[in-house]
Amino acid sequence: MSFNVADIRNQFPILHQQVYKKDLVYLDNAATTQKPQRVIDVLDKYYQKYNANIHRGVHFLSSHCTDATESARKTVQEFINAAHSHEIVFTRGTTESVNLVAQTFAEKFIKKGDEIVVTRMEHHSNIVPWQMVCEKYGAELKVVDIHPDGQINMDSFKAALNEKVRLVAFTHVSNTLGTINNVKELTSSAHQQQIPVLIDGAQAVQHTHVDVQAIDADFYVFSGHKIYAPTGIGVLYGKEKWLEQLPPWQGGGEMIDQVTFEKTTFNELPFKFEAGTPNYIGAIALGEALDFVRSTGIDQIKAHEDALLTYAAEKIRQFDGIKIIGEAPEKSSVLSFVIDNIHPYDIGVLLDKTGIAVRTGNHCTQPLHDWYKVPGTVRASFALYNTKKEIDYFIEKLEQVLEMLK
Ligand code: C6P
Repeated sequence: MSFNVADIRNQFPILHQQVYKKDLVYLDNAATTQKPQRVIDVLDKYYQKYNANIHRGVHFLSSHCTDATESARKTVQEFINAAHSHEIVFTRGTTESVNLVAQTFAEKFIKKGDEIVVTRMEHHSNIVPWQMVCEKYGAELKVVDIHPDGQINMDSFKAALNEKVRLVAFTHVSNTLGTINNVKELTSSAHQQQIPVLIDGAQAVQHTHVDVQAIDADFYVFSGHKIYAPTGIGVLYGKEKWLEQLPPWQGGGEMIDQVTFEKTTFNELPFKFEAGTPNYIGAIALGEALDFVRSTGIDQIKAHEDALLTYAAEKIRQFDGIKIIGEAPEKSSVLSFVIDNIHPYDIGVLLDKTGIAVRTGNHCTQPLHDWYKVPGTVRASFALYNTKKEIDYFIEKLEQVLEMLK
């Protein structure tokens, strides 16, 4: 199927509007993506026609929603090539998935003197949950270094792995640098020492083909809202052998088998980790979003976004005093930069008035920004519906903004 960006844009109603009487140019896709009409239609259809709580009723509507939710689970399984659909746990998003693993894994496997390893480029959501459990159980958080171009320092990575390490957590794609990490190599290094890995796929699944079995990931997590699905739905993939060993996380309905006041037994996978009424309509809409990506073609999406990144990076390098943060050879469609003596926030605010949405600040990677010794960056991040024309407009307006701020 050929990739036609005009056709794709037509499927996203939010893109066809003006802000401050200027055409919207949405370049904040790493924060969240916009939703295609078919995903919006699914939400509408389920709330208009089918809504009923799942796994609880014998009636028509409940059965319909239950089937659709389990079908969405299968879609997720196929999308990331998991071996079993019960290895897919629905959560609220990446952050909740990491917290679920951190807390249950620590309860079972972490004791005083153990170590957990993360990298310097992690999002706060893949640092703080580990820091919290380290504090609780007396373990230590170790940090793997990076090179100035934004690649993981493999010597530092390998040096961090020792017999005290219980788990390594790293991102597949950095939300700030855009670096695409060689997750297969990182996983294989950890596995050589029998250390399991958690991979943060929040910025990866929407841009690149993910095969959790080929990577041999023990845990892989992502958020629906960054891949054209609604907010409030996300995924925890865990290998069956790990999910079986972990204790339940939250207690409540659905995650139980039998409850008495004396003792409760727990449900089978994946329901053991899905306490309470889940966001089942969100899950169904996530299935629709993944079908949208699949039918558009992840390879075509990647090629389009790579072309946008190369085009934008070339143009932006021509500005005096600009520094791109993150220049790894394998890079996803994120362009973060700083400009001498100008605060990123000022650039963001002035660009906004021209209809351009970018993100400014530390993008929830404060330790990474500290390491680069910058207070924040301006970040433009591209998705499948962005165009070269939008980048031309962005560059033109950036030039004017810099002129004003000089
Ligand atoms: N990054 C950004 O603008 P949640 O909020 O749970 O959906 O995702 C958290 C998260 C975890 N890991 C990575 C690599 C991420 O990029 C994010 C979210 C957004 O970069 C919001 S801070």
